[in-house]
Amino acid sequence: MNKTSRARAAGRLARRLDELGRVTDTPGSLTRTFLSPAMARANALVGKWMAAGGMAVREDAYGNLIGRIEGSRRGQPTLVIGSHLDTVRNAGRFDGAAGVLLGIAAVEALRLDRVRLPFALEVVGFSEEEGVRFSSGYIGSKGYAGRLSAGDLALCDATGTTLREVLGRRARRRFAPPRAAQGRGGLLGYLEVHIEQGPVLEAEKLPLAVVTGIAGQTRGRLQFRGRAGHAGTTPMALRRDALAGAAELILFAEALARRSPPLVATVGSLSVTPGAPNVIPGEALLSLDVRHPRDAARRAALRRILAQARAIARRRDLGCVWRATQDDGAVACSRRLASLLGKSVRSVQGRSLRLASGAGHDAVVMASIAPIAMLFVRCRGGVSHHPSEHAAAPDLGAALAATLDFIGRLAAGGSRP
Ligand code: HGY
Ligand code: MN
Ligand code: MN
Repeated sequence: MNKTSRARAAGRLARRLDELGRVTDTPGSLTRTFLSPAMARANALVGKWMAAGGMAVREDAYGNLIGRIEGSRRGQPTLVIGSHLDTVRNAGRFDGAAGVLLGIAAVEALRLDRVRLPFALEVVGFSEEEGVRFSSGYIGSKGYAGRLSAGDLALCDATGTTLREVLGRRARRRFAPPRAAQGRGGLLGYLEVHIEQGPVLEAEKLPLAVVTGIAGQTRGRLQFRGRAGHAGTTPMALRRDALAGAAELILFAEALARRSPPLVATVGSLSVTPGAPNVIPGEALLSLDVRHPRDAARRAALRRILAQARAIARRRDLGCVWRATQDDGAVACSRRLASLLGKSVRSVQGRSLRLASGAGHDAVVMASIAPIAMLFVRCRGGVSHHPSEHAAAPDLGAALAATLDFIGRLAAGGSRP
C-alpha cells in the first residue's frame, strides 16, 4: 500500500468512525448497548460498508455482524478480523469500532489490488463486548464461538429479562444456541486491532504495539442489606446502614489494589434503596471489577475483598450477597502470530513494541477457537471509555498498513492453521 492510498484509506476510515460515532441510543452522547435500536442502526450502516467492499454480509443469532470474502478456493481456512460495535455509556467512538472498520478497510485495499488470498476473510462486528446490559461481557463473541453457558443465558438485565428470553424474542422461538459459527479447524487465526486505551504508545512516540496477552477479569454484583429507617429519629448506634457498609468495602478494595499493582479493582456502579435523603439506606448494590495478569493473584485478591465484605456485614449486622457475573482467565496471544505481526509492525514503524493488555477484548473468547493476535493503536492521552477518546488518522493508517502486511505474510506461507 503506497503512502497516498494509505492516507486516503485512513481518511475514509476516520470519517466512517465519525459517522458511526453519531449512531447512539442517547442523543448528545455515545451509548450503544446489546441489541438496542442504535445497535441495529450501527449494523445496518457497517453492513452497508461491508457489502460495498464486496463482502457477503449476515447477522447471526446473537446480533453479530459478519462480512465474508472467500479465498482463492472453497474450503480454505478463515482468518477473522474483528472487534465489537457496542459501547460503554458516554463512550468514545474508537473503542471496538476502529477494529471492525479497519478490517473492512483492509478488505477494500485487497480488493483494489485484486489480491486473492489462500484463505477466506471474515470481518466481524461483535454485538456485545462491554457487558453494560447484562453486567457480563463478551456475549457476542461467546455466541459466535459457541461458548455461551447456561449461566450466561440465565443472566438478567435491569428489567429482569434473561439473556435467553432476549435471544428467544429475537429468534421468535424458544432460543437454543445454534452451532458455533466456526470450529477450531476452520480458523487460521483471529486478529483484533484496538486502541491501546493506555498511555504507553504515546510515551514511546510510536503508533503501534503488538499485544502479548490479556489480563483475566472477574466481575460481579455485591449486595449489602440492612434496614431502612428514619434519618431523624434513629440513633446512629441502632442503625443498619447498607450504604455505609458498602462505602467501607469500596475504600478497602481501592486500598488493596493501590498497594498491590498490577492488580486493579473498580466499583463502577452503585444503586441505593430506597434512595431518599431522609431515609437510612436499606440496600446498597455495587458492581465489582477485579483484574490481574496472573489468575491466581486475581482470585486471591477477590477472596480478600469478599472476606472483608463479610467482616463488614457482621460488624454492621448487614446481609451480604455476592454474585459473579463474569470470570475470564488471562489469555496469551499466539507466539507465532505475534512474531509475524511484530515483523509487520517493524516494517511500518521501524521497530516493534510488545505490550500486555489490562483491558478485556473479544480476543479472550476467540482464543478458545483460534490462535489470536492483537495490534494496539496509540490513543491520545491513553484516554478511553470517555467521549474525548481519539486515535489520529495517520496512526489508523499505520495500523492498516501493518494489518495488510500481516495478511500478506500469512498468505505467503505463515498460513499454516
Ligand atoms: O472492560 C474492558 O476491559 C473492555 O473495555 N470491555
Ligand atoms: Mn471498552
Ligand atoms: Mn474494546
